[in-house]
Amino acid sequence: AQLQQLAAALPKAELHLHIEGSLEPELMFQLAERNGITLPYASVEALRQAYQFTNLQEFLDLYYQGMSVLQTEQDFYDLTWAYLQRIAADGVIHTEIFFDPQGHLSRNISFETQIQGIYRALCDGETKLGISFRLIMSFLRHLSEQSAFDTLEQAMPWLDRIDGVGLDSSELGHPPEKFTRVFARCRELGLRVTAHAGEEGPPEYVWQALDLLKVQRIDHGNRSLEDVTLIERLRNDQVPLTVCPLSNLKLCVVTEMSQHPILKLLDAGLLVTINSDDPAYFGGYMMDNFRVLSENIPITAAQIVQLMRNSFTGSWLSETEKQACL
Ligand code: ES4
Ligand code: ZN
Repeated sequence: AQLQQLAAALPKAELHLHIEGSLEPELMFQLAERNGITLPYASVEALRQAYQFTNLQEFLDLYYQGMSVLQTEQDFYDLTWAYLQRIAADGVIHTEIFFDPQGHLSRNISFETQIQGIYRALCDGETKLGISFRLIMSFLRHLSEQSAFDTLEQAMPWLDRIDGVGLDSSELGHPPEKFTRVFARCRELGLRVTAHAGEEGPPEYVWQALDLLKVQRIDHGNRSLEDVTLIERLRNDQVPLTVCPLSNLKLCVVTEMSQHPILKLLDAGLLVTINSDDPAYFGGYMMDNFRVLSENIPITAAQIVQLMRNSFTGSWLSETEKQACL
């Protein structure tokens, strides 16, 4: 309880959050009604009941189905604003959120509709809630390299609002090397780069993300622990790993929270952070992640403080902005 008070009181940054994964069932039903869409669930309760996954793909199937209620700019605004209000209560003062443009372009929702709604809410979050932000466009790795290039083309008019790119969706069978050329182009354009790797995929995918995509962060990265040479690399370069405990539990990346590798990663000297990933689907936001961790693993106050510091160190804030938070 003391550790939770400490965790709640410290300022925190969230670095791994899919905004479409913050769509709570209640809002999903409201937006469905507003847009004349019928969901294949009788109620909010029935939908929540369906959130039981044995792997990443089972989750992704519901995640893509869920986001289909997002149709108008106002829908994207309402989604993002609800997330920001929720994290304000958790003491999150900076957030770097992903959005998945291809998940909406494929439904004929324009890039403009998506980014205008999300960005307007982020700006309101900054002025009304004091939450600073970065916006990351994520490519869906189960789609082709060409589709990623097409998406980048659509993003060109909006690059002043986009800080970086990510890589998400079905990991196995879609190694980072598939996106080497599009990530090179993004880096040329001055975008920052990160990628999901080592969630379900092997350490080799983390190596590829580092050496081929030249990422500045690794999202998840849990399976890096299977490769001592990789751990050495991650420690030497202090590559941030954005770890998501409740996500790992819900997607069976770990069997029980008591088995979560967060302390191993910290003890190995890695720059790990705690994040909520898809809070509406995985059982909670930033503080829920800290609560469940501290209830199930012997984490210390010093380690909690370290994790909070890491969240700013690993962020894409400027050095000056970081100094103010550290
Ligand atoms: C995701 Cl947890 C996770 N992994 C990969 N892709 C994703 N998209 C949204 N959540
Ligand atoms: Zn993720």
